[in-house]
Amino acid sequence: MAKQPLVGVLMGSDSDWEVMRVAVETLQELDIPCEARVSSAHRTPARTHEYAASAEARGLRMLIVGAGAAAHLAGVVASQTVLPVIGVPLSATDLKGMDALLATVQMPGGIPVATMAIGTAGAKNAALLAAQILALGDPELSARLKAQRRDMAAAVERKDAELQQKMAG
Ligand code: RP5
Repeated sequence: MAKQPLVGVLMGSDSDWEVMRVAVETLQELDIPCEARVSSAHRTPARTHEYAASAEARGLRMLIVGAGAAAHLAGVVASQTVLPVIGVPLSATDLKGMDALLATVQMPGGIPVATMAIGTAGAKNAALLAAQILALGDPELSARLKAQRRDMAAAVERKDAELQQKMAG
């Protein structure tokens, strides 16, 4: 039986999946059960409200929300729940994500959205931030995050050693 999802990954369009799948993959690598859904703040407002308003009762602990253009999705979701909402601005127009960044980050006081970088790095960091928050109550997850950091540092040292060999050769 599939495990109860702890993180909901929501995106405004299926065209966002190519970037938002990085958030899902990062959660899966850390063994954090998640679900991924498409719902739009503007095209399906009632469905979006329903998803956000029911998230806590369905057992979700955190929401990661990606959208491009006039990206109101993360803010609308945050307005309907007290679960932490992490926003990922996406590049979907000629403004290359600056529109989504400003729409996502400039929330009025009272309804927070933790806003990540535009695009793939933002999707990855959204998953890692969600993991770090969940790890506050999960020592095994905390250990997995620490191991991942050690691996990342080792990879940088390996790349530096390879570069030194090329420079010497
Ligand atoms: C936003 O509009 C979506 O999040 C997407 O990034 C953008 C374009 O959507 P599509 O026209 O590709 O469906 O609401």
